[in-house]
Amino acid sequence: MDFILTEIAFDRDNIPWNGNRFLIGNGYFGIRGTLEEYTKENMCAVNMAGIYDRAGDAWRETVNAPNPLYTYVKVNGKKYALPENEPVSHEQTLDFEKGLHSRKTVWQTEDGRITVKCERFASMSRRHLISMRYTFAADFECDAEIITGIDGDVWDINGPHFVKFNSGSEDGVNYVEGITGEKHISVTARDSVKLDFDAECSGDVCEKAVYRRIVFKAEPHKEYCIEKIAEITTSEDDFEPIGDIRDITYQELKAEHTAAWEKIWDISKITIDGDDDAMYALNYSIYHLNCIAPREMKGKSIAARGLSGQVYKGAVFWDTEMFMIDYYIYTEPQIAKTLLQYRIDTLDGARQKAKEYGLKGAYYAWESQDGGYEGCSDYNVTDVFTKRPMRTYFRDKQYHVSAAIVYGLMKYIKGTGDYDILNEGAMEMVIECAEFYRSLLIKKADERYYEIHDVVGPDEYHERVNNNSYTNRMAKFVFDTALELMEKYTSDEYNSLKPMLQDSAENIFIRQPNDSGIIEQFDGYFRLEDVSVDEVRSRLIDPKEYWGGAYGVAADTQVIKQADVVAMLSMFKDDYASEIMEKNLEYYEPRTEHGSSLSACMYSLLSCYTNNPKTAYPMFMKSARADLTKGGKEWAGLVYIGGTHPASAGGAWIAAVKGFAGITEEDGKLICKPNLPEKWNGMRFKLIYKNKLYLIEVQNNSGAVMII
Ligand code: IFM
Repeated sequence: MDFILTEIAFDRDNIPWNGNRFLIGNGYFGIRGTLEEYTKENMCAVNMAGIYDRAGDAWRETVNAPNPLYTYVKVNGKKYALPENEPVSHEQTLDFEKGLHSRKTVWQTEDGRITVKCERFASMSRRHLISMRYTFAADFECDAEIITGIDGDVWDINGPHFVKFNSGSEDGVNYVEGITGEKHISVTARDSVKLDFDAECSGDVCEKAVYRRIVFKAEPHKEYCIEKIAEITTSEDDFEPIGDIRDITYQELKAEHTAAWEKIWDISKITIDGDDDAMYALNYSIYHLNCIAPREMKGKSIAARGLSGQVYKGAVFWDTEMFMIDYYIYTEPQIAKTLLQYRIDTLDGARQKAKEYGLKGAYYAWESQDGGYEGCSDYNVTDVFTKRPMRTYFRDKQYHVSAAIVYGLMKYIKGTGDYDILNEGAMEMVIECAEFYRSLLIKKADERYYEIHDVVGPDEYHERVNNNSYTNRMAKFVFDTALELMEKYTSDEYNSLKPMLQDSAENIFIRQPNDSGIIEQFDGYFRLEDVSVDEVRSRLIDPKEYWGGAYGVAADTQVIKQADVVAMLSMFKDDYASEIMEKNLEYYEPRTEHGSSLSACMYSLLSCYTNNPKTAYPMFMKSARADLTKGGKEWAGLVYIGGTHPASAGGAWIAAVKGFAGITEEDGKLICKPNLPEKWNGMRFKLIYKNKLYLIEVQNNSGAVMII
């Protein structure tokens, strides 16, 4: 089947959404699926991975590079561009097998029709490069101009980030360098352009931009093509650009780029027999995971909105270790290691945060930026009514983030057998996380158990609760893991910590199912008003209103934002009987808003674990289609939260591979115990497990795992 996404006809309301779903990227940067003539007004961005800046007192966020794709046409002196000029026809396409973005737009002018076509890609073979082939044709003779340049006046949410620009032209290469205000990081875009026709070329150098003006007489029905090779570099780069942009052609670079994607797909692609929609959506999710993978980069991670822009401050959340890392562990383990290296490298930031709260060990940032320092503010939502920032407790109380990192590390070690990582800083990280959870434990005078109080669990709508079942269980996992690793892989250096870790692991309060088999999400949850999600929604006065926080519509009800107990059950499925998992799914699903894109995949996975692929399927599709479906949740109060949803993409992969295909590990071997949805006749995909490549073939609900 073709992995092509197309929108036919122009709809200006889709500009923000198209920016996300037509994204191209190569891990070093992401280029939003905007059109070449767009500027910051249309959320145009070349979003740089891991380059942060803070402008004044505003939120620190990732930086968008000067845009080297900026191009438009003029015919007989008049500019034709979207969204201003209504087209006769328009088509935007993403070939997500090859990582190629293209558009074709036809306008009616006073004298006849003109057509603009453009194909572009973020080079997967030379990660500093972007390439574009832009074609103009008219069905009448005209004076034509193509204006193409580098636009440094970029879209920012909390900018401006460039406080100084250097723009110019040297030996046929134009450039715009932006210097950030906080750390004086240089981000430079250069371009080189080749024409296949005679034209008069001139240039303009402005403060924040450089333009080339290509003027020619266009004959009817003849195509005029310009090819641009652009390069982005920063002063923070881990790796050098390959070659001189003047020496390579579009076709050469495209051939390299598509070959690189072919290699990626060889290991990434999942074939589903009998359900083209699911296969399309799942591989589209995998495409996005590949666009944002930090290949060649040292100790970099992935932001919650990938490389689709500055939403959530370009920060790294628990999303990476809980939802995305599985895909990389089994397809390109080196990337998974890079993600973990980021956490190892940022241990100091986590230590500092723990200290700030009077705690010990490593409390990883809820919104982690460079150095692991916390990007989350105390006021992370803006109230729609008063327009005032609302005090939220994501930053202070989402204790589960440190455990997610340990959980991600253990998934990595299990999947790769790479225990060496423990000697490369990971052991220290685990110990520090264990010390952090230990420092959270509280014991009431007459009780035996340790409790954790004043917590925000994965369901963010209920703040400052006690004994969130998910958080307590994850804390126990950290204690158990630290003990296990100490026992097996270290000498005596941590011996003094063993008694306290044992005590913590044995005595932390782990809530058991009640008489009806349900695990209460936190102390007192069952006493909250038991109403439906629709009823809670109907209480909103403003559609953008925040559901959580002190006065949110969900706060005093049992309606939750996202998988919480259900997430815990899918993490620790072997601890619970299938009947308990089913009962909890049945209880919590109608009470879950799925207001986070991290939610549906957990329900899907747990439904697979309880042999219920029919229930799992719609939740899987919701995850896999998160970026293909219009109208995802775009606001938290007045804060814009739109963008791509890589955790949802990763969650869809987990549901497909671990859920439907039932891939699991038993006695150090990969096992396949499938649970396919009715219409799936089979699945086929490759996985890397402990350095060996496997082919998995599932047919008629039985699976074969073969080394290849
Ligand atoms: O990490 C998530 C969180 O669980 C819910 N809100 C969005 C965050 C980033 O995806």
